[in-house]
Amino acid sequence: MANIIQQVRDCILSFDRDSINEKVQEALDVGIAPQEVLNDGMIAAMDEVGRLFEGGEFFVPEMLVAARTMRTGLAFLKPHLVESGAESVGKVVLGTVKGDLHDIGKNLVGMMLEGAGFEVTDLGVDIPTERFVEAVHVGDVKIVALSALLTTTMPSMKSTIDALKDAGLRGNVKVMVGGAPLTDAYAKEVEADGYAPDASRAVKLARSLVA
Ligand code: B1M
Repeated sequence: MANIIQQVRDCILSFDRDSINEKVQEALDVGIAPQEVLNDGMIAAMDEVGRLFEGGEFFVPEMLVAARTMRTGLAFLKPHLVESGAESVGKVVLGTVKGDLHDIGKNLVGMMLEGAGFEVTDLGVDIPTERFVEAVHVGDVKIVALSALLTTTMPSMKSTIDALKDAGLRGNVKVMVGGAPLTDAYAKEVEADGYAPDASRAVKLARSLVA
């Protein structure tokens, strides 16, 4: 079992987009839970990619192709990961904040929220504050969900929350934040309504915010 998880990890680390789906399927076939394939196989591989980048062994192109391989595997794993048939529980506007191009974690959060019955509008990456404000203006949005992966783009979360305040919309929506460099303390500092460290806890948080 550990061996097949290792093979999923190796596909990402060796940028093997042709084999990743097959390895994910093999892992599922031997009874490994989809969440385990995700956490111990795919996310663990991306953490290793980050370490190799920090150590000067990988550069941006390697991070990019590893990310593409992860996305291929994630799309394949999606139907196994998400719950289905849940009733609509509210609209969420999701995006990676301005200056930040990382989207794998955000996509995962969006996927899990949809699976839990939220109606998700994914604005994408590098989203300026005014796009979030516009999207909330469109109506009936319950949650604005902000993702950031860089310490340098975390302040864009505060700018987005301030822009919602300036537009008189802050009282109408809950704001949740997440991403690897974030902490609960930072979420409080920028006056978000909540922070989640991973996609499954993002679902729990979103549910509690609309309860
Ligand atoms: Co970048 N990058 N990157 N990168 N990259 C990191 C984030 C880094 C930690 C790598 C490292 O040095 N170890 C580092 C940031 C350092 C810092 O700020 N402290 C870094 C850097 C420096 C950079 C560049 C500046 C590199 C350069 O150009 N010199 C550059 C910046 C570009 C930009 O954004 N302006 C850059 C570029 C890139 C690529 C484009 C090549 C690529 C992204 C491709 C893509 O996303 N389409 C990339 C990648 C792949 C990474 C790493 C290796 C992997 C990220 C990832 O996808 N992880 C990353 C190292 C790492 O994180 N270990 C790194 C898997 C994903 C499932 O996890 O996104 O954390 P994550 O999401 C999690 C949680 O964080 C949480 O749930 C998810 C699932 O559990 N979560 C939320 C995320 N959003 C949430 C929102 C929520 C709730 C939970 O509520 C709303």
